[in-house]
Amino acid sequence: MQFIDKTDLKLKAGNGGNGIVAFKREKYNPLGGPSGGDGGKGGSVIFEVDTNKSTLLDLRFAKAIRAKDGENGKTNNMYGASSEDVIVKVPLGTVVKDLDTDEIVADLNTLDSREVICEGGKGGKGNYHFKSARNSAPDYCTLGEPGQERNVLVELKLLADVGLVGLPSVGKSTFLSVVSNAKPEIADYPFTTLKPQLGMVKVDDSSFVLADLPGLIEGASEGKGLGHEFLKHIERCRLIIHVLDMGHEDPITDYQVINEELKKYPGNLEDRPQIVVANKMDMENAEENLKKFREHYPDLEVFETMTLINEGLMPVLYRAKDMLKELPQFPLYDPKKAEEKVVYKYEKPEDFTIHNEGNGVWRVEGEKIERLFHNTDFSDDDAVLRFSRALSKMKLDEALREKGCQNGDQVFIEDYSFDFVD
Ligand SMILES: Nc1nc2c(ncn2[C@@H]2O[C@H](COP(=O)(O)OP(=O)(O)OP(=O)(O)O)[C@@H](O)[C@H]2O)c(=O)[nH]1
Ligand SMILES: [Mg+2]
Repeated sequence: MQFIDKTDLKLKAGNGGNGIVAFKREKYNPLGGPSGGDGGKGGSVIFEVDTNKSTLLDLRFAKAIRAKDGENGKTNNMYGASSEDVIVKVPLGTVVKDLDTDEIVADLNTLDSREVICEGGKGGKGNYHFKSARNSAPDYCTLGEPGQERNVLVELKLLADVGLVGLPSVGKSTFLSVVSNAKPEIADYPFTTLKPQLGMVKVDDSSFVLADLPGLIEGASEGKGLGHEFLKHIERCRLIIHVLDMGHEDPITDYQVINEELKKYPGNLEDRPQIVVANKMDMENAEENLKKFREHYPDLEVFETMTLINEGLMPVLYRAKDMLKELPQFPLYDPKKAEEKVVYKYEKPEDFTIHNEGNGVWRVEGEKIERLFHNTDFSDDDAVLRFSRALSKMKLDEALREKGCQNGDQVFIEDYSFDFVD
């Protein structure tokens, strides 16, 4: 099985339902008032952490996710129904990036992380909203707003406090399986673990996330074995538990091989604090190997374990807990960097474009402005007023001026034209 930790997706929130134009037509009230109801809100696309998930595999098959549109308004001032949000369950440590703006829209790094990635469009207003003293029978309404759309890159950066690192088959998965609820695959052949697996480890009243990683081998940092792809997952581990198989011929060399790989990988992994665990102390030559190891590294603290029978692990967990207290978190995106600080901000796409057609003639195009245009009854003064207010709210006059439009120039929106008055 392949480990998927990156996938791109098209997301689209639902459009808001349109408001409608309707009038009461009651038998005894022929001049009944406006009664067009509001459109409902479109569904949003929301990402939520689910600790049962450890990969983005589901999303790879999704490719596109969209929420439903809100319902249009109904007669008798009745609202159209809002649509349900689409909740996308993702593993802890998922980062969502907008591919068009390069902006990080969400960093789901806590167990209760939940982020709206695409906001559903607001519903339009029915004509009863526009009833006024001047116009008791408005025959216009507004359309629903479009739901937000994004092309995103969804990336999983494992978010473990502690990572289990070592050669294949030294007992890393066995370690995780006895100290957490995780159920990693364990077997006596190398590269049993193909994808990182996370477990929650409870020590007294605190807990930390422990990652079981695929085995590293010599040359991993140059892409050998499975190690290379996963070394990057260690990047955010604040602490490494370095597991050695004391039944091996030469644990000293094993220890050095792994440290050398950590060193070669960019990101100063060799400086990451380590707890050294001498596992498989039940093996024949283990005692003797440990003795040699200790002689070679007299200042190194070494914990003796037999992960298979859950022996000697508590002291390791306590030491990890104590060390974590002092170790800083590694934020994925440094909040101190101003350019990366703009998170969760949605830039509205341009409302319109302006074309200079020469001889003082300008043309304005844009979905929103054209919709507004179609929605306006130009024989109704109120509606025209609303239209021009909407245009100034969109800062059309400013934009025209900026482009060089001058007093008296003619501005077209579809086949409607007006004179530009600065
Ligand atoms: N004798 C002995 N065997 C152990 C001990 N701990 C684990 N094993 C065995 O070692 C083998 C490998 O264990 P795993 O936990 O799968 O090793 P791993 O480090 O996760 O291996 P990879 O996923 O391939 O990198 C299994 O057969 C385990 O039963 C131990 O304390 N003593
Ligand atoms: Mg394993």
